[in-house]
Amino acid sequence: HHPHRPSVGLIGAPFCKGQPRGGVEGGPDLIRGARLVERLQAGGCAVKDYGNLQFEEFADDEPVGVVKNAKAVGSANQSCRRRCTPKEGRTHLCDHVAVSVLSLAIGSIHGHAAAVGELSVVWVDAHADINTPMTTETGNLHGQPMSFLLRELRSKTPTLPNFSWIKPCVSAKNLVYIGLRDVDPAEHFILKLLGVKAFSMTEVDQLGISRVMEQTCDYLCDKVQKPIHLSYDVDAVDPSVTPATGTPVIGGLTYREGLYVTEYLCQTGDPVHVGTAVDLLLGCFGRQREGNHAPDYQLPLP
Ligand code: B3U
Ligand code: MN
Ligand code: MN
Repeated sequence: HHPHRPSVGLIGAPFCKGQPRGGVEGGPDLIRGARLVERLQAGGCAVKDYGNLQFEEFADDEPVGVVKNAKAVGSANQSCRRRCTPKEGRTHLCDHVAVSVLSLAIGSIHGHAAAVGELSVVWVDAHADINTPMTTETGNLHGQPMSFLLRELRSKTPTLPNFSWIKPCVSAKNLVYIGLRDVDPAEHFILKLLGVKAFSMTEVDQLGISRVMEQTCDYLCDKVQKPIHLSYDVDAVDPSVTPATGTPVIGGLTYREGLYVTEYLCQTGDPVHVGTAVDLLLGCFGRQREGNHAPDYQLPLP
């Protein structure tokens, strides 16, 4: 059936302290510079750009064990959650499909759940991002967001400074991974322990991306249909296509597979909530590779 053209809210999160490299914080404006708003509008979406979030700086952000920048990351995610959650007496973002560009996963998923209730999460990434502060080998919080969000890991995560507002709001059975190929031993243990559904690149090779998407939706829509939160790390796509990532891992999704994921989820008609880059965003909101035209388009007459 036809992909729907939802209304879209954009929230820029120019933030990079979840990992050691700079540069990531320029992403939201680069994405706007690629005329995302205009291109979504041309495709029939109503778009509201909420601008960029502003983040507090912390001079005293000392490592907690090996974990780096906890105060900055906790506070940035909290700002992101506030922006994604409805305010009293106001029509909120979720009349829109909210997009947090270069998302802060903890805050955007938390905010999405606060707005709509129980969620399914489709996590497209080379990495599982499910280390706890106790298992992380790098100390980078970008490798840990799922450990704070899963109810099943509540007792395994210590409270970091500026993380006390987080309430785990996702159940392991409502999470699906696609594109994994760089998973730490402790993360692998957690995935097996909790029985998390995962289509690593091996399953993408075996089944093909269309059956992966079919099985993802069958699995998530088991009983009741829940809103889907798509968390799309561009490093899921092969670095030959998306070299602009802090952590390239060879052997990823092709450009076509990467886009297919977004087109497929768009066609399910479920509200999707995503963080990712331009072409993938356009695919999320109805652009089809077969071509597109306005519903009232008329052929010009000679
Ligand atoms: N699992 C490693 C590596 C990593 C995770 N996410 C990214 N890299 N981008 C870690 O740091 O926890
Ligand atoms: Mn990744
Ligand atoms: Mn990631």
